[in-house]
Amino acid sequence: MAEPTQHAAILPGATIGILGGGQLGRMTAMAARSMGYDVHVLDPDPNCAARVVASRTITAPFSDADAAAELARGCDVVTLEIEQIGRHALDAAAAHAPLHPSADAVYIIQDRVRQKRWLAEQGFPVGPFREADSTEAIAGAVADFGASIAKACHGGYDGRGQVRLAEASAAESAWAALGQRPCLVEQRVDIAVELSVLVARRPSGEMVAYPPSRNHHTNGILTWSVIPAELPEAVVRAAEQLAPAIAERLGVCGLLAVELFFTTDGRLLVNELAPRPHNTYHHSERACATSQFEQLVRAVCNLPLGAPHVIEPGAIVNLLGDVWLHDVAPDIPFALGVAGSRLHLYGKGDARHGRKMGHLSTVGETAQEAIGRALASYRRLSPESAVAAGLAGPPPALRSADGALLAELAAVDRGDAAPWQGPDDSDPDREDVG
Ligand code: AIR
Repeated sequence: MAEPTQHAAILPGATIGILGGGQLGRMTAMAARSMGYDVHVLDPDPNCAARVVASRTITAPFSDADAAAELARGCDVVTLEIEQIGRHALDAAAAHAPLHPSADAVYIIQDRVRQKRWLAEQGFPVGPFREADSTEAIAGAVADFGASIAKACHGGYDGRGQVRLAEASAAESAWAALGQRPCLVEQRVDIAVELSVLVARRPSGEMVAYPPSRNHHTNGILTWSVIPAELPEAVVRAAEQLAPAIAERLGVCGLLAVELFFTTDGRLLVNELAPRPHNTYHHSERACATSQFEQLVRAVCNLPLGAPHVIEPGAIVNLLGDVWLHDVAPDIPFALGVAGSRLHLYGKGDARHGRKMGHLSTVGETAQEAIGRALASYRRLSPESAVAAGLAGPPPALRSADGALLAELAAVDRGDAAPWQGPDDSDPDREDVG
């Protein structure tokens, strides 16, 4: 991949184009606006979340090269907030304005098999995987791997386009569930902790890595994240070396989120890459010296990168559409009574199961306090959702994951830690409320 060249800084007053206008584009646009930039977005949905922040919204599919060129013609630089942009559209945008990250880097990432192959070829640590394009190929992989997960190569995020398989006999229904699309079959590894590292890199080559975030998923969708991750120093150091090495090799300018597994046998494996802001760093808006959204603006405009360190431990809990679909409406005033809590809603009109509608964020004196408050605020907002997501109990203990604690962490991340059995008449959130 080409080495970055020196570019002039793109200064406030200029216009930033964003391919994609969902919540990530909206929060990036807000940061850009705060710094004095104008923002244009392109999204297939005329009511996309970023439309209220952008001065121009082009409504077109992500495969529309003419529309991408039209966006770029009106902008000084173009970035993206979703990787599923057609190759021709990426090239068309890049023909009219600098595109960060580059079409080549996004092309590698946007196909799950291509991405995994690239990582393996470059010598980065990944779990066992295989490409499959038939029932037989899936069955063969599962026969070799044991418990596996099949993910459609293209499209699909937030748990969509993924099927878990316990045995080869499930291959036929998995192939049907994936719409008979080519897929990546991965062996399910024994995960102690899921973590991510966000890297920012700008055209000058300057690069910074955020401290790792510790993440918890339910049904393939992020439920909560906390920073700092409270992991052993050796794991933190390894993750903070691995992620920038990948960003450098890919030549990414902008942001690269590296999702990692720390396995129960002590290995650090790369799960997935995302060349854009990432849900697992929404806490950076409050917890870090520079939010991921401001950092993206700085990176693509070739401004000096901001410091990524944690200034105050922080956590987030995602609010999916489910919160609005129960009989009892979410209790926003009660939730915001928890000390250090804030509500972030993305302005999506249509609450659907599994759709990310917003998040709650909290800060605290320690990561443990921050996640405790975030979960307390969530339970207050929607007790039914908290029960459904397995978040009704006490927060997980975020102690160092060395030695004996690995098993405990694994249980928490699988969601089968001992359920909380508190008395019905007490308020488990009392200590968190200030
Ligand atoms: N997104 C992109 N990749 C993964 C995720 N979650 C964000 C982007 C995108 C939005 O999700 O911000 O635009 C789409 O959300 P929805 O709810 O409209 O599908």
